[in-house]
Amino acid sequence: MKLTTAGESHGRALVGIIEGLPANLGIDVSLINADLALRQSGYGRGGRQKIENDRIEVLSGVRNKLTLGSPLAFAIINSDYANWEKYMSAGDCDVTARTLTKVRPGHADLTGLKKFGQTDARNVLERASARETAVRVAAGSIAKQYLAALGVRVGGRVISVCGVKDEGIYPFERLAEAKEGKLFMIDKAAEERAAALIDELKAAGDTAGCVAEVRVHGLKSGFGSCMTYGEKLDGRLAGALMGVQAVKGVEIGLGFAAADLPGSRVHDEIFSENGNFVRRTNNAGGIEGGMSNGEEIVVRAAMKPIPTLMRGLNTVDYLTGESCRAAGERSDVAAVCAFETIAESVAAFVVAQAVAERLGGDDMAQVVERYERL
Ligand code: EPS
Repeated sequence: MKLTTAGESHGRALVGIIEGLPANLGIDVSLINADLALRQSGYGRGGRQKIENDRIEVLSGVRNKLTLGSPLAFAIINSDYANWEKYMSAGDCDVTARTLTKVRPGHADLTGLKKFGQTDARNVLERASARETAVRVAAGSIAKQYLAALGVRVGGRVISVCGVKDEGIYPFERLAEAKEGKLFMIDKAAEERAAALIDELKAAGDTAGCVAEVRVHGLKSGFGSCMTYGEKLDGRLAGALMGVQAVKGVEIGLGFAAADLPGSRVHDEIFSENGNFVRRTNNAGGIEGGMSNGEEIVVRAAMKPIPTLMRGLNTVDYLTGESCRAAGERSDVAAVCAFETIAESVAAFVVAQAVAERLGGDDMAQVVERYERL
């Protein structure tokens, strides 16, 4: 299973192509649109989300709500393109307006200008923009539907916003509560403190990052492989999550904390109960030897603060070489709920890929049968 994405933030549309889906997978477009809406939601988002109403338009690969086994192509139309067509059109357009040369620290602007031989960072930032993640959310939503057919569920929550933490430990069933709040935290008192902090940062022209936790519930053991490094499920999850704009860290299970503890307090001991192998802890986060071990997969990803600050950071104008403040292009103060939604989607796609690789299957019924036989 493979996803290709394309599209500029203010271009005509964002597009995706998923190859490798089996035939006869039911596709519920309303679930995909619900996930796209979650990506647009949340406290701290900027003006763009008031313009957009992201919805998937399936272009191929689905008939009568069932996949055909052919590439599933889709588009998410950018409503804002109507305001940008004169600057972004593929034909003749005005490239002298909406230019950006006061390069923003933390963005792709400066390195992208040099690498791609450009003089206007617009030609870099349009693609580097996190708006591309709408495609990954749509694809992840389809991956969730594939996994749901096997009884595998994906959920998540926000555990920290700019240092304001939810210290709670919650069972999978409680993750849905996170989605009821404005920052996807389960601890509502922490969520209120985080929202107040976002207000303060906004007033100061500043921004915030966050940590999201994604959990995959009900996945049987043996997905991923210990045999080659490229097949390791933890490596693939970390790689995919690091591939999300602004992610600076990923940990699985105890993660970095495991390095500070003796082995006796880290490794999940194995017991025998009614002839089954059981564990009473899940410090490994559901992955041992690069393979799912049947426990819940727990992965956390850290997003740095949004690098466009309205008060501007010190920088240098790319064309004049003069010191200045970085451009204050319209942006979010924080994209917390968006990030949690994206992290879930990306993780779901990786797990679906690992399942598809191991089980194959041209027809979804075959995939289900093979999964049940494991
Ligand atoms: C985004 C849309 C963008 C930004 C953000 C993410 O809208 P605009 O640039 O038109 O305001 O809010 O992208 C970035 C600025 C970035 O640097 O990634 C979206 O739909 O998620």
